[in-house]
Amino acid sequence: MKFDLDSLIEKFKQGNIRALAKILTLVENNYEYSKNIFEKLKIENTSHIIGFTGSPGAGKSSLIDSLITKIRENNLSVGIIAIDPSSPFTGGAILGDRIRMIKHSTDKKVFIRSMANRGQSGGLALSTLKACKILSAFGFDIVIVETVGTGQTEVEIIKTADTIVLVLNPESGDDIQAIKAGIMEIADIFVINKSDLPGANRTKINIETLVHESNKSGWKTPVIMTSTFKNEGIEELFLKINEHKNYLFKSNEIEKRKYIQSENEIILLLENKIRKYLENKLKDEEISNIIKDAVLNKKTTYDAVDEIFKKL
Ligand SMILES: Nc1nc2c(ncn2[C@@H]2O[C@H](COP(=O)(O)OP(=O)(O)OP(=O)(O)O)[C@@H](O)[C@H]2O)c(=O)[nH]1
Ligand SMILES: [Mg+2]
Repeated sequence: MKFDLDSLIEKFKQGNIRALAKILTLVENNYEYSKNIFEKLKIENTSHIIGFTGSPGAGKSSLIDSLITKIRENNLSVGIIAIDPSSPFTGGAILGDRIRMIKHSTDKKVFIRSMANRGQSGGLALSTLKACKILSAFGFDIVIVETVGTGQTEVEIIKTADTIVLVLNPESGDDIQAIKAGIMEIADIFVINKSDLPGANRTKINIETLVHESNKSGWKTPVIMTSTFKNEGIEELFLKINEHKNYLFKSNEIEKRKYIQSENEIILLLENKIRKYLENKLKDEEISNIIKDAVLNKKTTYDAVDEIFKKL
């Protein structure tokens, strides 16, 4: 691929959406370009980064969609990164979802990027982080990351956000499990979406009890009920998100989060570099002999690892 990176970056700085899309692809797929681009762009990290997580089908995309409308009413711009091939933002199979998205598709202050769960150099978490930084550099007031929140990777991804919204549904036992599995501690705002369904009040009380028990200091984690169908609770969600942002700055918590984010990025980049180094190193004869011994059960893989580690 031959092209002029400098002129691409110039276009990006002028607010050209195509240049933005192209740069996102470059940083996602290519380490060298990535390095170059980040050197040339002045990344100030001024966007408010909001992570949306929750079980599949909890209504994250629908909720984000409603929130986009609120964000635009307030004259703010927003970039969205949706991680999940099944997400409506990917222009998936469901016609209804497509129609939902179309209302923002001509708005230049709304940019949606979907990211498949595969094919990134350095893994999904790193790609997401880089995409966040690029959207921030482009100048979006708000950057939203949507991810299905069940596994460890998702928790890692969501750590890239300043404000974390956990989307639950009425009476979903799975969600309570997920909360116990560790998302509880990192959620800043709980949303019980689909409040038009039965059991919403009871779920709210249950979650509030859990929140109360967790006893986080400083920020009082709110539990909000929303229905994207009835367009209820969206304003409250928007307000709470802003309130949390204000809290972050007033309490200096923002500095802690930015530190965690940078640390996380550095670890991911290091992992990436070390892995490449290892892949090369393992081709050395001396080391491949150790691997062969493990294959022949002359030593365990653990012993092989210790031996290789010493040699490195
Ligand atoms: N009853 C009810 N259904 C809703 C509401 N919001 C969304 N849904 C429905 O829930 C389903 C899933 O919505 P999505 O917005 O795609 O959920 P998601 O969490 O983004 O799903 P994944 O990205 O696949 O994990 C869709 O059929 C929506 O129409 C709501 O407020 N009430
Ligand atoms: Mg979705």
